[in-house]
Amino acid sequence: MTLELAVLARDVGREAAAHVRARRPVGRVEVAATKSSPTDVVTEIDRESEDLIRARLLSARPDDGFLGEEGDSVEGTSGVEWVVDPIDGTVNFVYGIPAYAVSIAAVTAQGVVAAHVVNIASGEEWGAVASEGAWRWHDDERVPVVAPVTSQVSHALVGTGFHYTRPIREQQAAAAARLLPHVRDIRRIGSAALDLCGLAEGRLDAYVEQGLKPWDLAAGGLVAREAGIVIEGLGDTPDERLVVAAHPGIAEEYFSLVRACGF
Ligand code: LIP
Repeated sequence: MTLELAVLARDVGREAAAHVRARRPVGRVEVAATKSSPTDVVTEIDRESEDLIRARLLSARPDDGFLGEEGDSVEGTSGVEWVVDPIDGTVNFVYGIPAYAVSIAAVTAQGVVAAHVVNIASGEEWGAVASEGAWRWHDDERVPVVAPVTSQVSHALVGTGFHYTRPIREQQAAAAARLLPHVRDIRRIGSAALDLCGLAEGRLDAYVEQGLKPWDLAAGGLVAREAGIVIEGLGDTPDERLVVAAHPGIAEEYFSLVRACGF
């Protein structure tokens, strides 16, 4: 059943990505509203994408629940809840930086069980099913994805992101400054879903971020985990307080370094 959920997530994710792609004007996208701060923005196209995704998923599975970044949650009775970011990397979308994604995850009492992430700008697609691996979709073929080995923290390319509110940003900037001399380099791509799929692909070796919402983390987190990446929080569970992720070859040393740097 879980592969069926991943395929449904793909079908709906591709349709939403095509809608966003078709609706995006040349140049900057107009901001419709702000959320946690004046720089935490949402566009009408975010809202349209989420409305489309909610309608398609609940039409196919009317008893499921739905939790989306931009709209009202829907309580379900099936035991499956869809956790959705209709455009993850909204600031990139507004500015036209080609790193923003539709992120769709199916979650049950056992956790995230199926996932789909599509880079709206490039068309790249990742999927995963719990305990059944992660893959890139190439047309309708699933090509397995396994994270390449990283053996030295000092050679790790680290993805990160920053919160929208100034006090947390000041603390994060200081922690990132302490981390930087100990790793290869840092990349701030602007989409957690693409950061986490990047870990699976070997485009990053490690990751750290504070302030992620469930919809930022759910789908990309399953893709990364199923590709062999270790993902934790301050404890075993990644959450809004902290998400740290790395290849098993450096995870223990990297996680200790992240905590020592003050994230
Ligand atoms: C984004 C995250 C990213 C984070 C950004 C923003 P959004 O999600 O994917 O990792 O650094 O600040 O929260 O808001 O674009 O859906």
